[in-house]
This record gives sequence, structure tokens and C-alpha cells, in this order.
Amino acid sequence: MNILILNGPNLNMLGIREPEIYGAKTLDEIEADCLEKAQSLGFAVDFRQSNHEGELVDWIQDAAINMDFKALIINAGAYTHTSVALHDALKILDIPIIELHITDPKKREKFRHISYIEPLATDTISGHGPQGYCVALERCAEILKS
Ligand code: DHK
Repeated sequence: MNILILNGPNLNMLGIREPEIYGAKTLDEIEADCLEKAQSLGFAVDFRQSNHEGELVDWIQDAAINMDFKALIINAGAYTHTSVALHDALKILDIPIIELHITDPKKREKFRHISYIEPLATDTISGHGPQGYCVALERCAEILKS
């Protein structure tokens, strides 16, 4: 059973980027945690990051066409708050979608309060820090079991 984890812009800079807000872990370390967690839950994980909106749209479209993933976890970074294109692509996807944020955007600047992902998400995980990725995987396991 495969789970796709997509990361949007600037998440490749974790570890360097505002560690007081996003934590000290790098994206590579988070990916390693996800692989371990997924294995313990009986999943395989495909973990990707892009700074480009179109590439994220392409990956979501591929997942919709090829139907090779059972669920999507997406931290769209700043595109969460701006991207109608990601919203439209996610609408095509007929699998559970977990919206993920390291921080809690609703408790931050006003421009982060809108999410174009949220209306399409089965659930949202936010404010758990880098550990949120593993929380999202656990949530996927619950959703896929039920
Ligand atoms: C990550 C980002 O890059 C921001 O643009 C979002 C999100 C919040 C996070 O908390 O993971 O506003």
C-alpha cells in the first residue's frame, strides 16, 4: 500500500529556514522518519518536494491517472494559501487527502489563514512540528482501516 507525500516550496530549506518556527530537522531527516514510520504501519511511502506549482500539479494528476497511491499527504507550503491550480488538481484525486502543516497557520499571519487545500482534505494535521508527518501517517492508517 503506497502513500504519496508531497512537499511544496521552501520545505527543502528546513533545518536552515526559521528553525525557531519550523524546527531543526531537515527534510531528508523527516523523510527518513516517514519511511520508518510507514514501514511500521505496513505502508510504502513516496516522498517528494518541489518549489514549482506546476510540478506539484503534475504529480497530483499522475496520481489521479495512475491510481497507484492509497492516500496523499500534502504540505503545500505557501501554495496552500494561494493555489487554485492545486485545489483544482486535488479535486480530481479520488483518495483520502491529508493536509499537513508543521506550524499552525491559523495562529500565524492573516494571509496564512486561508487554505485552498482544506475544503478537499479528509483531515488537517497542523501545529505538531516536524513530528506532524508521522502523525499524518498514523491518521492515514486510521482512515484506510475504516
Ligand atoms: C509551511 C510553509 O512553507 C508556509 O508557507 C505555510 C507551512 C505553513 C507549515 O507550517 O508547514 O504558511
